[in-house]
Amino acid sequence: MNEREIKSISKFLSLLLRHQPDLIGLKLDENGWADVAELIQKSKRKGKHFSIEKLEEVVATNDKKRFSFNEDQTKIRANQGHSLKTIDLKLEAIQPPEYLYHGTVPKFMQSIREKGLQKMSRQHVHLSQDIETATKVGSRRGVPTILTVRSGAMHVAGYKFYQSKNGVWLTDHVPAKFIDK
Ligand code: HQG
Repeated sequence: MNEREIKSISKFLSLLLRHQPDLIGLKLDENGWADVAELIQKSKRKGKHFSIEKLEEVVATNDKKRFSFNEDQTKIRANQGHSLKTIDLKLEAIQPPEYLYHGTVPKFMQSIREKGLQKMSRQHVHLSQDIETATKVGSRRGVPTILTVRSGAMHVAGYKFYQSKNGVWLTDHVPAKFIDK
């Protein structure tokens, strides 16, 4: 498959598995899993044709490891990034590193200084392990501003942190007092 085709399928999967399974009448279970055969069949009805082999290639080559299969490859889900409120990925709270990073853009800064980092439309605030990754995340919206989150101090204060299967750090809210610019 060429890169364009892979990206197009990946974007379609993100839309279905994180945000709008209803678009094709797909069912996700409470942990976010969709049946692979059902996904392929219902996508086809909407004019999106891909085989199980193509799906495997998309999952394996995805730049951010956005999707996972279950053990016998009958189910697939997105590793993070959901806006669907009903999906519970059953992530376990773990100890974060001393600092995590968040890439944003200047126009959001006044609001972030007042309210801290909020999850906005997603289930969690997304944080990066390193500045390079945060820079990529921020660059999606313009010239990035990189914030340092004192995650170690937040952990001590009782805030919970989770790490998705593809390495993204997640938390519910970062109060402004734990953010260093
Ligand atoms: C901002 C992509 C105003 C926040 C990326 C961000 C990531 C506030 C935007 C993943 C705010 C939300 C997540 C506040 C936060 N006032 N703005 N109080 N608090 N914001 O897309 O972190 O390709 O939901 O700074 O690579 O940008 O989808 O979050 O700019 O890993 O796999 O509100 O999405 O991954 O935007 O990105 P998002 P994000 P995928």
